[in-house]
Amino acid sequence: MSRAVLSAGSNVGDSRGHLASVIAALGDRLVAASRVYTTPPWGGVEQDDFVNQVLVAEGDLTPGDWLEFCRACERAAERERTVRWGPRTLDVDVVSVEEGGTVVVSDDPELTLPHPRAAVRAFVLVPWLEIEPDAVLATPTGPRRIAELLDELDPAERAGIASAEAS
Ligand code: PH2
Ligand code: MG
Ligand code: MG
Repeated sequence: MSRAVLSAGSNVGDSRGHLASVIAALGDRLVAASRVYTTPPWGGVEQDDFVNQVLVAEGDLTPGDWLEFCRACERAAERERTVRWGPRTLDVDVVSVEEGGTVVVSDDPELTLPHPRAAVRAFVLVPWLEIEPDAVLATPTGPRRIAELLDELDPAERAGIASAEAS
């Protein structure tokens, strides 16, 4: 049994529907889902705003299985890989995996764990904090509470990140 934190994002097509498709695919493996957030594009590519959501899931899956699950969701949404950090129907990233209560650390370029940029992405940290306020992320300098990581980010990184539920 493992526990995975997944980050889903979309800014092309039926973006909310694409996020919902990940929850549907998880089925009873879903443990918690954040609200959906609208977020300005991160990474320097000019494009539409994203919707982002963080999911916690549990299942009898290896880290590689979680990656394959994410890729299957992206394929189902007809994701095209063109511009790095560019527009996409659906991106599902494995942020962190715990097996038997131990955080998996991997430098495999196919699946680096924890996700190497999670600590600097408010569009991951804000929704994750909502569903796991005490969450800890293993970073190269040691385990860090995500609440602290978020506090340390440039306020500009957090600007524009808002729950989309009310709109
Ligand atoms: N995903 C990216 C690049 N930039 N920006 C936001 N706001 N949300 C994303 O999910 C996102 C991004 C590539 O994975
Ligand atoms: Mg991504
Ligand atoms: Mg990805």
